Amino acid sequence: MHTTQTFCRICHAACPIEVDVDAGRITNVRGVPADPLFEGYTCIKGRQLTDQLRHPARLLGAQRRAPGGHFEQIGSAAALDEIADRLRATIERHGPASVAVYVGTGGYQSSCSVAVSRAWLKGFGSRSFYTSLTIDQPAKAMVPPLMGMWEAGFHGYRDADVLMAVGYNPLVSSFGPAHGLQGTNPFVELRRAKQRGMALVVVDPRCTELATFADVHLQVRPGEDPALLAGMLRIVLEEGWFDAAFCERWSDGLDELAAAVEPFDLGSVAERCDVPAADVVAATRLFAEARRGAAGTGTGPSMAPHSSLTEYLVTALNIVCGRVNRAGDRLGAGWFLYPEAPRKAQVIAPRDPSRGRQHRVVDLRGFGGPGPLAGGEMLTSALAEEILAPGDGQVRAVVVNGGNPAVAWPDQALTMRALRDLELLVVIDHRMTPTAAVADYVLAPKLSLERADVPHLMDMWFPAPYTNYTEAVVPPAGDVLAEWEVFAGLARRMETPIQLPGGDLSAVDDPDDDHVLELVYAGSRMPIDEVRHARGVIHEDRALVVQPADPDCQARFALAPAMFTAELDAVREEGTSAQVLAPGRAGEYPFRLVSRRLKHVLNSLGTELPGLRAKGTTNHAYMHPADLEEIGVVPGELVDIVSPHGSIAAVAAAAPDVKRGVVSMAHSWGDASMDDAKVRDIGAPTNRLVTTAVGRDPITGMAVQSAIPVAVTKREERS
Ligand SMILES: Nc1nc2c(c(=O)[nH]1)N[C@H]1C(S)=C(S)[C@@H](COP(=O)(O)OP(=O)(O)OC[C@H]3O[C@@H](n4cnc5c(=O)[nH]c(N)nc54)[C@H](O)[C@@H]3O)O[C@H]1N2
Ligand SMILES: Nc1nc2c(c(=O)[nH]1)N[C@H]1C(S)=C(S)[C@@H](COP(=O)(O)OP(=O)(O)OC[C@H]3O[C@@H](n4cnc5c(=O)[nH]c(N)nc54)[C@H](O)[C@@H]3O)O[C@H]1N2
Ligand code: SF4
Ligand SMILES: [Mo]
Repeated sequence: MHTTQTFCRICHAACPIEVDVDAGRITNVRGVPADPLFEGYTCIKGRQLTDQLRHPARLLGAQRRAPGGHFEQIGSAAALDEIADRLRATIERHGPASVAVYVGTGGYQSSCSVAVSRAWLKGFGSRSFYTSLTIDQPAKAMVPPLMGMWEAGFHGYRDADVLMAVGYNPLVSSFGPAHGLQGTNPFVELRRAKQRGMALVVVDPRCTELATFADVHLQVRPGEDPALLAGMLRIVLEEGWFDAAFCERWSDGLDELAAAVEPFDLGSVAERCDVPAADVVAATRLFAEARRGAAGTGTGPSMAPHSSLTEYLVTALNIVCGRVNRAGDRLGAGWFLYPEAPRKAQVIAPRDPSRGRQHRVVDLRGFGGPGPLAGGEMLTSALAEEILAPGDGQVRAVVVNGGNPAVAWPDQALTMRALRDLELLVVIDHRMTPTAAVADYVLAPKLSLERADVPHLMDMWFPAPYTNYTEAVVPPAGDVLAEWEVFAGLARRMETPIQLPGGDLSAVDDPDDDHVLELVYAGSRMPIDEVRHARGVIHEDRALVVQPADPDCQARFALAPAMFTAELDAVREEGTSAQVLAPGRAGEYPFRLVSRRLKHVLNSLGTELPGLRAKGTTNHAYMHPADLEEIGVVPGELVDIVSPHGSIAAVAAAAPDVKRGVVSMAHSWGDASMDDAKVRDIGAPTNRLVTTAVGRDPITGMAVQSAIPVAVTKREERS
């Protein structure tokens, strides 16, 4: 037996772990107390890695759908032969754009798979690249460029006097905006920050784990963040609590912004958002009077109506308060894995990032442009329609790289119709998910401890210049392939290139994980070879230090782009965000269903493992006890949840931390059966309540996936 250090890749957070390996098998997983950033922190999911690798239901080889509809085993190489043949035929018949890739959360955890799968598509001329980013928080990528961006970023959390968290909960999700609280030992980090005097403002309809630490918690009515933020901006501008000198030098449109938020007076905002007026003022004062610290959003508001507008208002609040890093400031993250970019204390001029292809089925564009995450992609919320709508450019084949569309994409019924309509569906997943169940081929992937990786997402978000690297620490468990091996194998058979920053992967003989890392991260600020030896350490000496602005920099923030001020006007006229999905009928849907994360699962992943299943087998509908009483439901009973678009069953749970009138429920549970007969064992997918037909965000195309107007009634259980 030996002990070795690696890091967990169940989620993006990349917690360092120490594992005992006995005869090629992991026998134990622990945190690494000596790690300077994580200090031993792990979560319950990471501690199940041993079980995940060895789970009896784990797929250890490829599966092919047989003519009778059932699956049969096939060698991975033979599966790739057949898939390559079928893809070639599809491209011949329908053109290159008919082949799409969807990278989901599972695909994102492997540090080469996003780049390789995108480059694979480009290699035969398809731009049909889709990821879970565009059903997650696309406004973060698409809104700031429209307003202009500060090269050196907003104030980070490490030395903030105030943090304003709008709809995120890193104590459960390990996730926050780039300048928010991250999942690196989040409880301890937060306690330390409070001790040094950081003020915390939380905007969330639930009294979350994070909100219990808040100085002011605004328990907003879901979906009303635009009104609340407009109201806060109005106070800041009226009271003169903004950085006038900064605005004067670096922004245009301050007067137009003031005019746009003028109708959002304190009284009407407090009433609409159902928060005490005094708390709105207190939160605004705390934020505005601090010296350092920024506001940021999470998945809550990004899935609610008007998500781009919300992102715009939060960004405007940061800008008018001058919460940007100035010359001489040190940045948190080291950005070691990406090419060195300028970090000057200046604005990058506003531009339209949606340079991607025009969607056929809706008047929206994908997006592209510079930056590690923005190599160009289309909008996943439109993919089901792109599959179903006939004509030139129709998507006919999809490779799902670690995702679960059947439960994760908006509008489950539409999604299932689309998946079943495909000529070819290939799913790379180690579990027989409801998506895999309708696939033509399921390819079994190597899991995290079986491959080399770098923390490619946290590299941009670590609160300190820290990096990591791991080799594979156990041999692959069967006839399994790393995601990049799938695409490299297909490219070899199709004789197409995979152009990566360091060269063509298809031209490399017999590549391994490390070759691919070298190609994907070529030109990185810290060469991969150096990262290998620099792991698990904070490199203070390599911190990025903000440089002064170019003296002739003319670029300025646009504080009041017309598309946003017009949408804010529309919000005022709506009166309530429930109108977005149920125009004229909002009263029929008295509750609003909001999304949330649960500690023991990662979206649809987790409950197959006994240690996690013990924590719950369904996605409860958490509701305030008084609401349950009012609808005559006892905790544990079943309810029907009906939106203007669809319905699901759920097990009711009493939760005093949930605002009255709100149902808080995790997504991506259940299966594609549509009847929820097994709701107590597998939960139900909230995406059956979601539609892409109305209420889409005008910039990102996001469907309303949170703050969904619903009615809730007791379900009579059949015995
Ligand atoms: N209504 C509603 N809808 C939502 C959300 C919401 O809050 N509400 N959230 C949205 C968000 S933020 C996201 S990110 C999406 C998630 O959408 P998806 O990413 O499509 O869904 P997941 O359930 O995360 O699917 C990940 C799959 O990857 C597999 N997997 C795990 N590890 C590996 C691996 O190493 N390799 C491979 N190949 N596969 C692996 C898992 O078994 C799992 O089936 O859903 C979105 N949809
Ligand atoms: N344990 C665990 N960790 C995860 C995941 C998981 O499934 N489980 N998923 C991963 C993924 S894919 C992602 S994208 C991240 C997401 O990370 P987060 O964004 O932190 O996700 P949540 O914890 O759901 O926090 C969202 C919060 O928004 C609130 N909210 C909902 N609607 C609204 C609204 O209209 N307005 C406001 N102001 N708030 C609202 C909810 O009550 C909730 O507390 O987490 C990642 N980490
Ligand atoms: S937070 Fe994410 S990376 Fe860390 S142990 Fe949990 S699942 Fe693994
Ligand atoms: Mo996500």
